[in-house]
Amino acid sequence: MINNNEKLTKVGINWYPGHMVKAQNEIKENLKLIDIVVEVLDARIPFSSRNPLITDLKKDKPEIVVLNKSDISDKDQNLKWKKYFEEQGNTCILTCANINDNIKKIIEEINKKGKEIYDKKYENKSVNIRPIYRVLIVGIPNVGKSTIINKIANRQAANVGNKPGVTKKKQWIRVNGNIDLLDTPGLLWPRLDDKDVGLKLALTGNIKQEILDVEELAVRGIDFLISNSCYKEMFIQKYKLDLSDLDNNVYDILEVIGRKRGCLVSGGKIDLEKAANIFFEDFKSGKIGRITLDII
Ligand SMILES: Nc1nc2c(ncn2[C@@H]2O[C@H](COP(=O)(O)OP(=O)(O)OP(=O)(O)O)[C@@H](O)[C@H]2O)c(=O)[nH]1
Ligand SMILES: [Mg+2]
Repeated sequence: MINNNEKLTKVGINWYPGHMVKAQNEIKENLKLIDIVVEVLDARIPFSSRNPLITDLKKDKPEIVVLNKSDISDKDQNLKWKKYFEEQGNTCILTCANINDNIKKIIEEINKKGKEIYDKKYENKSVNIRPIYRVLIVGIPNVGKSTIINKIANRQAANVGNKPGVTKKKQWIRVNGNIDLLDTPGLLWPRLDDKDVGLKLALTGNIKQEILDVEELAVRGIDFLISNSCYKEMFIQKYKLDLSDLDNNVYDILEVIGRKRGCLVSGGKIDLEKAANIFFEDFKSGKIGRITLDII
């Protein structure tokens, strides 16, 4: 069994103080411009995808926590995480942006929070201005920020793509005449206290694929699944494995998957890299099943 706290090699991310200062300054600049923060988290990794800087820097600006991709995360865990954020005093909404699920709820919350801000700002003043609520959409790369914006705007206002780093620079998008959304490039935050985080960000597809060692990633993903009683069964069924296959070490299990999927090279050997890519694609797209990596 692999110890997930072992130092990750290629999956690990190198962070330099310069990165953090730059990220911090960017967040501060963006926060100056807005009334409400919508932090989009990946419902499969609500802890690992959260940026503690946002919470610290936003001060008393209202925040909406959105748990997106809730269609491919564990149903029970979704409810537990929602409850957790609500107990922390946050508004929390579970969404599945690519099928427009619960996006209306985000719009309602923006309008509700925006109205409270404007009512407070202009109380006792007889001004007749049309309010515009300015909303910052933040989150790690590939979490679905631009998809959410397009659904709120009801048009193709922002570029979307199935890889991290699609949005390159910030962009304002006007919605329904009274909401301005600020789309931002994904920002990764190093949780240096937890070495598992790099692995989880990688397995959910939030780190650029070029920097990953896909075999290492796959065996760690397999290790996670077979160590969890709920997900073990899903994994066995997906790859039509025998229970006894799991007695092998994780590389051998990957080899079994490779054999079953026809990843052969000359001499009957298994192309482990190909097998690993198949597993990784299945995992990150939710094809193995609904899996949450940050278990609460
Ligand atoms: N399964 C699932 N996929 C989603 C959901 N929302 C978005 N996606 C997909 O996730 C991928 C990334 O979406 P984007 O909206 O480009 O993500 P982003 O956060 O703007 O990414 P960057 O601009 O790279 O920071 C796309 O392939 C979307 O179709 C969802 O709720 N469920
Ligand atoms: Mg984007």
